[in-house]
Amino acid sequence: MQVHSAILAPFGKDRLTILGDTPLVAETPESLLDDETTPVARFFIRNNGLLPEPAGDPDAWRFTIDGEVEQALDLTLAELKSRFPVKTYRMVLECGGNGRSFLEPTADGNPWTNGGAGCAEWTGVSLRDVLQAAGLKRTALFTGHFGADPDKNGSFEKQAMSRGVPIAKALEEHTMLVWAMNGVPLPFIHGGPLRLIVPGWPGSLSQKWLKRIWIRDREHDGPGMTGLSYRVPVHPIAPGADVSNVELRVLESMPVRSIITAPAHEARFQAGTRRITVRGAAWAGDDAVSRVDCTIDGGSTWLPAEMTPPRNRYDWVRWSATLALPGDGYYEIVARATDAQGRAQPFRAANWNPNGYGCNVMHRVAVRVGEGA
Ligand SMILES: Nc1nc2c(c(=O)[nH]1)N[C@H]1C(S)=C(S)[C@@H](COP(=O)(O)O)O[C@H]1N2
Ligand SMILES: [Mo]
Repeated sequence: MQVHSAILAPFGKDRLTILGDTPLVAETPESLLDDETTPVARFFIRNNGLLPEPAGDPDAWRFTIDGEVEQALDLTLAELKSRFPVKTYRMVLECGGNGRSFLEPTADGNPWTNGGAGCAEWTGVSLRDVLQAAGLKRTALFTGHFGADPDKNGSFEKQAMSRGVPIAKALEEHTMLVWAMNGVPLPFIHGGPLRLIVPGWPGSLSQKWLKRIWIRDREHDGPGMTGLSYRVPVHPIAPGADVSNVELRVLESMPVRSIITAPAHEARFQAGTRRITVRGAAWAGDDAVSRVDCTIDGGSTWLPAEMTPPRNRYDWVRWSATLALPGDGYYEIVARATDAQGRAQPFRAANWNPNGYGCNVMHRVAVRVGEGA
């Protein structure tokens, strides 16, 4: 606890759980994701390299768009703010490995539970507007994202991470260049002064400390784009199977997920408690959440939750349900979200893959009512 607070206190995030200190990676326990909008103090951190030098004057931060464009752009943050329509959307940012720790056998990578996600208000401009100002050539097929951070050895020769998206995703209105989070200047640890937000897809696409977007005539090939990175089997494989001869695809939209944010795991209630209100959040990558259901009896019976409509596309849904308990005892509350295409969360970790992406098994919280339980 002391070590944790020493590392995280400078960022005001001392209640997060550290998964790694160099690079710094920290997740948010589900019960701390109980706010409608995730406060900066509770927002997860994922770095693949070391931190860059903080910017002096944020408005003087420069970044470029080049490659397959009619006219390369070299803009300051001040120019970006004044030249394009400014918008704010509340959107989920989720690490591609969120839920990884539930896979068996263990997959390589940070052992996220469900806390590699948060939902913040992002203010900035649509990347689309800036790309239109640069003018896309017919050969513009893919983006490549570059940040100012060195890799985990401190070297600037390669990027810590440099991923990209097909141009159609880059042209969605909600794919944004952002400089503010929850109404304050984008904090340094979240990529300030300037980052990308590519909602619905793995968080690794949302480049922090953004310096350059290279428009390419082919799929980008930076660190995080090759080999097993962000790739999953096209057809399901046995857990732990060798993938060297298996056809893989790049993980794009994240799968549907719900989390129970109250009560907390292992909460205790007074004897005689017969109603418990459960609260949570749900989201579904590119898709919408169609319903959330809860059970306290291992799935024998399900109770539909009430959902608050999302503010905009890619916002999460906040939901609640009041569960009736038949008596004192031990209960496991399980929540299950379903997306608009009818795909629900699996009851156990499915779609095993070597790097453990997209594990969206249902979230389970144990509670005890009364002394004997
Ligand atoms: N420049 C840069 N951008 C980056 C990363 C990084 O290591 N360097 N990590 C990515 C990953 S894997 C995730 S999940 C998100 C996490 O964003 P956060 O730290 O603001 O929560 O940032 C992405 N953007
Ligand atoms: Mo990530």
